[in-house]
Amino acid sequence: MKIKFTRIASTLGLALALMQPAATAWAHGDHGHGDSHAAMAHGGHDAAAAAAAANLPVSSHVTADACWIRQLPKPTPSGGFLVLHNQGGEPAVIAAVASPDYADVMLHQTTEENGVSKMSMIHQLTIPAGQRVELKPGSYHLMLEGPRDGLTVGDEAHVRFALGDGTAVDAACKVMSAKATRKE
Ligand SMILES: [Cu+2]
Repeated sequence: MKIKFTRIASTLGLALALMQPAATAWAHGDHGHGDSHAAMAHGGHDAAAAAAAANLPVSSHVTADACWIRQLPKPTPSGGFLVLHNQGGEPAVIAAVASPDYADVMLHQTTEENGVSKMSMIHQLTIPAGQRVELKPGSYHLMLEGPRDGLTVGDEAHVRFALGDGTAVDAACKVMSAKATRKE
């Protein structure tokens, strides 16, 4: 399994996670021809972060559900949507996101200004204590680039979020067509 972990925030928890020994199965550095250049353009990739992703314990109070991905033909990035729930008593911070099924995953936000819609990269996303945050079209979303060969509509893709407290949240996402507007 190949995975690359995009570090989008430096938090103490993630920094500590990075100090864990590398797990070879998740180590990055070989993600197929063509990707590495594109990946560098985004910056912030870190082989140590990739290795750390495998070692993070699963969060006891943050969960993800209703995940789906609107799969667009390469090289157009695909949008990913889901709901994150924080049942804990403290805010939960999404510090990084990665997938074994995509070369690159980013957290984006779509905003509208004077009728013009634009996307920007989000460096961290906080889920308040006891609340949920929905990633949906026109709002927060995942931007997934470089799907693995053979990933097609109807498949399940996996996404892992790293939290600032050094734990992880996994989401199973249904891969849907370019025409999809919601999970079916
Ligand atoms: Cu986007």
